[in-house]
Amino acid sequence: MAHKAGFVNIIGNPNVGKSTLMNAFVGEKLSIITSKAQTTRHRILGIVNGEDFQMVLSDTPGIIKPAYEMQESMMQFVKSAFEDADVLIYMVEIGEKELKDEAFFNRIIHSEIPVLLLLNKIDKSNQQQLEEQVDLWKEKVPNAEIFAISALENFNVKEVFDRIISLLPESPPYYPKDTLTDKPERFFVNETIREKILINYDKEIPYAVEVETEEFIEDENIIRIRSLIMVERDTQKGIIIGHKGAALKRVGMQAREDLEKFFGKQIHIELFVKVSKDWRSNAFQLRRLGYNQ
Ligand code: GDP
Ligand code: K
Ligand code: MG
Repeated sequence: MAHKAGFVNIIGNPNVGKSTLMNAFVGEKLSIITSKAQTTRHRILGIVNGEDFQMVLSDTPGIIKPAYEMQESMMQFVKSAFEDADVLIYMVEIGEKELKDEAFFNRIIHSEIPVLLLLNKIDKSNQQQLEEQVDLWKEKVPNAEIFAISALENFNVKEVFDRIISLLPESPPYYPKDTLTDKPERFFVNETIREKILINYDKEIPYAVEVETEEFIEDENIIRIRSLIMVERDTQKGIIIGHKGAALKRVGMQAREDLEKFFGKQIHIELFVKVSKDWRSNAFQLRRLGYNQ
């Protein structure tokens, strides 16, 4: 059989379950998953390799209206989802009716690329609600094939996976077949630390924070990591560090645990907190951190 390869872009509102699905496909914890919106700021590629296929998945940030410069740059990632895809996955969750961005929605319903509409979280619905929702989405997106799934409970995920494979064009692989992702290791370190910050602090804090890993030195048995947590104000710095450094220490310990699992090596991690005023609207900073690529 000829080799198939292609790009699959997962799009949809925040928190519908895009990252959960991608992780179920990839079988590795590549993108972070939390119950808070905007966890995924970057476009993340995950690559699933089979003997005769290569599926390159991207998980885009949720669709949001740009409110400040960083969000505008995030929307560029979403828009580019239309430009290089072989299959579009449009994910909605049970009970969802409106798409937040009308222009974006119009592009989906007029897409020449095959669209799979995944109605996710059906573990939270009953039969009647499910039937109503399927009818509703059939009408809204007539060009889509609809699958009712639970990404979390792995229900119908295999069916979607097989359908995607059947839609991929014949092509040699785009990346070496042992590649899991095209993002550097530092990216995962940053995202893991940011996930722990999301879990450990009240919600104003995580959105004022950016993480940059300055050092990632891999030896045979240990990886030494040094990361910078940037905040906007001194008060935030104090909160991140906590009484006698306890809060920051907890973030470091939790991040280390995940990173040891991910890299399969012992991890030594040092975290520093730095005040960098208005990092969110500073174009130079944004470029350096990779938002304006
Ligand atoms: P994203 O923002 O679209 O990437 O959404 P995430 O994958 O981060 O998921 C957001 C939240 O929804 C997390 O708490 C997930 O555990 C939860 N979730 C994802 N898929 C399902 C599902 O099939 N059923 C249920 N009940 N929860 C789900
Ligand atoms: K999320
Ligand atoms: Mg996500």
